[in-house]
Amino acid sequence: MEEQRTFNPEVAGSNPVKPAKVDVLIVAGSKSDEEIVKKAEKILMENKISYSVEYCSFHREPERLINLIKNTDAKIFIAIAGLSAALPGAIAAFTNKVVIGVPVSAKLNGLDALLSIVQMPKGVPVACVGIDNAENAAYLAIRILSTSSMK
Ligand code: AIR
Repeated sequence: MEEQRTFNPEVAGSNPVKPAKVDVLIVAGSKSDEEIVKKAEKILMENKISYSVEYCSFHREPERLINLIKNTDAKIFIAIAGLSAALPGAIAAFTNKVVIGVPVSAKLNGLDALLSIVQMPKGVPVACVGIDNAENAAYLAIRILSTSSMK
């Protein structure tokens, strides 16, 4: 599943051209999560935060996910997944960067995904927002990014 979308406010018409740098990488486990992805995109775009979107399942394409993690210069990951949502935890296993997980209500009203994301073992933290609440993932990413310009 190869899909990549990018927004960089510094580069006019930057979608879908891949910019040299983005602040946030949104990864979703499936194209079926697109509706939730768009919620995060809207907030990032409104706040002029550069980002890319990738659709990649850790369960289905583990090696491609690892390559994405290793090759991005994004500072923060927003990882969106439903069901047995290993994606945010898997990303946190391969990077020390901030990972924000968004549980998707694919089955069980999203409780399966919520617990998969929130119950990370000590030492491998994932920040978890509410079920389907990708807006809050974007707002949290913006707050974290703003700490680097604080005095
Ligand atoms: N998913 C995909 N690979 C592993 C998991 N947990 C999730 C997706 C999506 C749900 O499974 O993030 O929310 C259903 O995916 P699909 O591709 O079957 O529609």
